[in-house]
Amino acid sequence: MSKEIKSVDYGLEKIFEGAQDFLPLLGTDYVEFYVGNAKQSAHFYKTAFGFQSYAYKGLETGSKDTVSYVLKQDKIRLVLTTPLNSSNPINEHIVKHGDGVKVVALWVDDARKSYEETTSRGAKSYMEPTVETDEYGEVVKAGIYTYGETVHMFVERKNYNGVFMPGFTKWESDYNPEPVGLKYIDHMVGNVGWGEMNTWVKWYEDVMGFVNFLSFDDKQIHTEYSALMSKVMSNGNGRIKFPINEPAEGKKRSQIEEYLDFYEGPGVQHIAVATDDIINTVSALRARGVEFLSIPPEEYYRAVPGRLEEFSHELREDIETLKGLGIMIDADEEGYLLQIFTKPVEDRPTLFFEIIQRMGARGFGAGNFKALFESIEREQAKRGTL
Ligand code: TYF
Ligand code: FE
Repeated sequence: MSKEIKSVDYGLEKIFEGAQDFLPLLGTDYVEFYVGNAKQSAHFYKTAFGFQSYAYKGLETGSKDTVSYVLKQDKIRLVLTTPLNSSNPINEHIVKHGDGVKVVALWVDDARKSYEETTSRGAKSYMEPTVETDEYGEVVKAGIYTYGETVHMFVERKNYNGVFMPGFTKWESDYNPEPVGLKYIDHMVGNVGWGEMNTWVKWYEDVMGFVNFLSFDDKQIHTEYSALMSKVMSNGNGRIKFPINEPAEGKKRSQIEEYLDFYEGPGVQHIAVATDDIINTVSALRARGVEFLSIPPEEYYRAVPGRLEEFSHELREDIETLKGLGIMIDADEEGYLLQIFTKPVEDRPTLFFEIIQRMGARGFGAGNFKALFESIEREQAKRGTL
């Protein structure tokens, strides 16, 4: 008999002991990328990842310095921003890091209080509370820096009923590829420098009231060649999860070190997006040209039934189908999870995506780390960066 599998749909109740209540977070509001050519990036995220046209600002709406496209798929909102002239400081971000994540915006009930509570605990200010208004109401935003040049923006939208935010207009497009079933952001991972992981763990504890609910050290996360360490930080209701990675010493170059070299500093390494039908989602993504890491070897799939058996879970999906698509399977006491990783989505080997379906498990796929990191190392070897 297989055990009952609980769905992982977090309410707003506090589920992590030790998390502090001074910064209630309702969810991820949006993720903003600074890119060299937002028009083409928007086309890529629509065509390849199934995002929908949602909102726009640019010359036509009176925005003279920057253009932003907002894309949506279920609860996920991506903002792609590009500068319109060389004097805009966004250029410096792009010159240094290439295309990448600038803002991880958090949906809050009170942006002013969120800013006060975090800056008074030591957060470095990025933007003081700012009210933006239009005929649909007001949005209050305030921002703080986290690792590297990355920012957490607090977004309060309880008095707003327009599209996205003041300054944006609804973006109606004649080109609307179907969604691929991406639902919400499950977690977003940050890579930080050598020896800095615990500094950022403490920052998320002290400044944001988060708890460290899972840790992986280099003894668990290593292959024959390389190693890393990772600690998962969560807010009290479990909706916001930020694993923090740092490189560790190995025989060859850690993938985290490769990221730090190419991003030229700490930043967002991967965005994990949830689906409730990973087979259909990954089939659609592959058909649309999304590139995934190489499929794990035969031995990997041979070991899967034993791992599920160990925790008495019955796999609902056909293992041959999962294998054909390169989807990995991990299990723990609470259930199992299915996951797969894309190759980096820009030319620098920096940001990539993870597609994840949780069937009760709240972990991060520790049982897959070895196979995953060996796939990443095969890519590093091709790049000459291992
Ligand atoms: O988020 C996680 O922890 C997993 C595994 O460089 C992972 O997705 C960890 C480190 C890494 C790539 C993936
Ligand atoms: Fe992940």
